[in-house]
Amino acid sequence: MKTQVGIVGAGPAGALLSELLWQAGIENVVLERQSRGYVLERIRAGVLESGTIEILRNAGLGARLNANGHVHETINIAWRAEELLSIDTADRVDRVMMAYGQTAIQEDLYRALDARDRPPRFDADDVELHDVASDRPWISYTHNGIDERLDCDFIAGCDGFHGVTRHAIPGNVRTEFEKVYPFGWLGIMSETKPLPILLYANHQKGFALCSMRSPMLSRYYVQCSLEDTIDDWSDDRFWDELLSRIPSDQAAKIQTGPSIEKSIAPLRSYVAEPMQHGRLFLAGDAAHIVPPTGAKGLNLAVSDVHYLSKGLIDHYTSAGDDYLAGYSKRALTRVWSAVRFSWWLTSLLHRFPDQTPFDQRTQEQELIYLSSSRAAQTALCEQYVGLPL
Ligand code: RFL
Ligand code: PHB
Repeated sequence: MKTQVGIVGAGPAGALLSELLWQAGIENVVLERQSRGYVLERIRAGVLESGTIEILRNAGLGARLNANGHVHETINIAWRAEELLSIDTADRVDRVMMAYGQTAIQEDLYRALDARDRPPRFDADDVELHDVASDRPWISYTHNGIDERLDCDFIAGCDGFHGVTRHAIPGNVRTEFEKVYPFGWLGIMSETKPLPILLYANHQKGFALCSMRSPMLSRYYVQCSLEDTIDDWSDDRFWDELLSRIPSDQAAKIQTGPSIEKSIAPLRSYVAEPMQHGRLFLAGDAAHIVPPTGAKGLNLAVSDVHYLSKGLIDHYTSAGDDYLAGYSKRALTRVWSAVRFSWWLTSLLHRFPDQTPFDQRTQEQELIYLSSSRAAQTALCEQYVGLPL
């Protein structure tokens, strides 16, 4: 097979890139290792920046988002057990976030690609990239046990953190930056009425977060040890911990019930530079990971794709290659802002196993400062709601 852009991975980055390129008349093929059902079942992100909402709406993907997304006008931080700081983002930066699940975005994208009769090629195994530094890069893979070859003008590596495309950038060209945090997040989904607000908690027993997916679907997280497994966490233990980590008036509003999903995610910051090499371009988690505290991962995948699609469209419309040549530099500027912000918010809200009394006091002082300074709150909102594209 021959195409203009070969895309590896049909997560939000790969599927959105495919749709944006088709809209510009650029042929592409998406190769996805997993089945369609597996990708659609994966429960991940839930909060969209204002810029992400705009990109999705401009791409004609706004109908369900507008109908079902829940607007969050505040960020709420509980600390010292009973204190709740509520920051009005609409007032501070005139923009808002929205609760709309990654699963729903993934469904919207697959529906759009199906309508074009261009769905991703699922169950593609053993993807390998070849000659990425040449003018004729190609991809080998197997499908239903048959070896296949895809010749491309360009390759987009959208295959997430555990993908293969990043490794096609030679070791002497690639630099990696990494920070692993000494705890994880235990997350549950439950078919109960969620709190209407997004609530982050810094508590002596550890971090907690109350979020939502829809009017009858709640998403909650508590900080847990990296040694824990989900078998250590019965639903009863989870609810006890969650309710004890947030202010009692909020805890009283939480409806508990059986979990329908439960998983543990380790927390990590990671960046691979550069995000392009020859005719290979990386986007999303394939190039960078942030801890979920700032709700930035999916939003970064979308902003990378926004930049990359524009570069590729410029190339094919003879507008020149300058924008494409500057992709890595442009994307990395935004990536590092999000990496720094996610690290900062993670440091502010979690209990670290080796936290000294000094660390404890400086963390608390930062929360006192944030509570009392409009400037500090505006800085938080500006980054949380998303820096401009
Ligand atoms: P994905 O979603 O991992 O998709 C990559 C796709 O590539 C496929 N793949 C391959 N395909 C072919 N050949 C190979 N060799 C392949 N290897 C892998 C995979 O099967 C997959 O389908 O990456 P993408 O598209 O870059 O999207 C990134 C986001 O998924 C991720 O950043 C977010 O989910 C992170 N995240 C959050 N981000 C937010 O913006 N807001 C949030 O509120 C938020 N909450 C979260 C999160 C991530 C979490 N976890 C589980 C890590 C909450 C959690 C708990
Ligand atoms: C979520 O709803 O899954 C979520 C919300 C906010 C975060 C991370 C995850 O910071």
